[in-house]
Amino acid sequence: MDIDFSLYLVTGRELLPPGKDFYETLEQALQGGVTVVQIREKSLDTAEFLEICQRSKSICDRYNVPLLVNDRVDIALAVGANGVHVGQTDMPIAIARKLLPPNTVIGTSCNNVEEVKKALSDGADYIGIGAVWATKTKTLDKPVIGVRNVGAMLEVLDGTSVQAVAIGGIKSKNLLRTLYGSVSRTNHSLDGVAVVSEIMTSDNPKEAAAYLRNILREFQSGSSIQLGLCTQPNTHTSESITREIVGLMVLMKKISPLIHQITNNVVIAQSANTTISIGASPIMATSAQEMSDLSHICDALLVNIGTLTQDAYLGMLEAGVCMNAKRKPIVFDPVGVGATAFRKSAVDDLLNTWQASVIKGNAGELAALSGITEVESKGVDSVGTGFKDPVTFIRNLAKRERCIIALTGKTDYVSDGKSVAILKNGHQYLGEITGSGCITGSCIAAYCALASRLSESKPLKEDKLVRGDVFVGTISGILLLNVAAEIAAARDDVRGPGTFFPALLDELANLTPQVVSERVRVELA
Ligand code: 3NM
Ligand code: MG
Repeated sequence: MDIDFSLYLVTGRELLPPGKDFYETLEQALQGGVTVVQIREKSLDTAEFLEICQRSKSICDRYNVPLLVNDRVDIALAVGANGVHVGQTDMPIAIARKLLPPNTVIGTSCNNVEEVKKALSDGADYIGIGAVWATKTKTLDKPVIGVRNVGAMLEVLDGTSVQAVAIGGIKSKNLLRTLYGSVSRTNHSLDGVAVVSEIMTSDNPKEAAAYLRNILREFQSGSSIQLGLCTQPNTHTSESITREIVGLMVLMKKISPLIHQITNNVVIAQSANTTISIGASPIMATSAQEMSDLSHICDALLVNIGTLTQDAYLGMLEAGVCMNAKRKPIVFDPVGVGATAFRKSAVDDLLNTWQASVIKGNAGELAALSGITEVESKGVDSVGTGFKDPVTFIRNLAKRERCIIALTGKTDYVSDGKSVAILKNGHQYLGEITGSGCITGSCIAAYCALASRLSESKPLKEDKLVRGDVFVGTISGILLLNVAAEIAAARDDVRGPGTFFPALLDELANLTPQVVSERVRVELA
């Protein structure tokens, strides 16, 4: 039988609020839009488990929703369940298959790629991928997978009809991030999510389920673009990009977006000044307690992990979740991620917790992020010439991280997973001052902020001129800084890196669309 796995309720009676009846919760969850139910009982006698399944089956039948039984093939048979879910240590799928009537759906749990391969060869109809997030509902004996590792498991299912749901710690507040991040490089996404506590602990299970269903619909409709990759077909050319940059420059003056920046203490003042010069407004705040308020008023967030502290890390976690909830862009700069184990694990946790819209880094940082050893780093700087094939590298990384990737260096590369823009403006002085990479992040965030403004429900009339997605926003931020650097470096009063930086701020503030369209050097690969 065909099951709609979109919203899969796995029951847990022990989680019910005091006084709340199990069958009432089940029925309300069905009214809220649960599409399939699994009865899961870990410590009941057979007679009681059987009775719960019988009564649950008749309720599910009234809503035309299939019922699956955890583990117990005999009980599934007895109540005429639509299927069973067998864990890695339960009855083997092949034997369950022999015992159950044809068309019975059989699912199993998988924690890694090897288990998915085994589930496929054993003939599972669907798999539960878990635990994707940490959970208190079940004692886990295997590692938490993390959203960014689900895609590799889904890819194993390419070309098969085996369905997949994610399970473990899935809540309304991380659901969109879970769905958006759990997509393979081949574009294989989840068929649904399985939820226990978010529904079972609710006083209003109907509302809890309906809320989750709405987020599932939002994802399916592909309307959450500035969360990361633009889902619309990509029709950029060098000329159209130059036109859009100029259009965005005009908008920047009108809108002056507010850019929240959590950055390192080497470059705070530099970044705030750069943000003002480019026409936006900075706010530099790091306390977790103020992140929710800031997400209401800010148009984009920059997270830069140079000089990372535990407090700033907590602020970053919270800020990103709040900005994802508001569907506003996040630019992430994993400064020196290869340098220490603390930074590496912080970056993993941050990227598993929220969806970045843009990740920018130098060759060493992006190499460390992707786990390859082709590029050498020293401290926070990369050394040597970088990647042999930067175009292919960043296209693949954009697909894997599901966001825009910007690789900065003498030549800058920006990819949305399809196109790669190659940007050739700039000046060597940028490499001779501290923080030029960090202020590039500020410029990218300012221009990506326009993308979120443009896709609000009441678009400005300029919306017709510029689509302003985060791909073009990223290119704009990088190019404008680099063009201003060229002009500043050529000034008579600039004699070295010391006089260069103030001149750079001047020229950023003085840039005109005319000069920019003459100087911009962008190619597409
Ligand atoms: N199976 P909640 S995690 C039943 O990893 C179950 O296979 C898991 O509960 C697995 O939605 C889990 O409350 C519990 O986090 C999920
Ligand atoms: Mg089991």
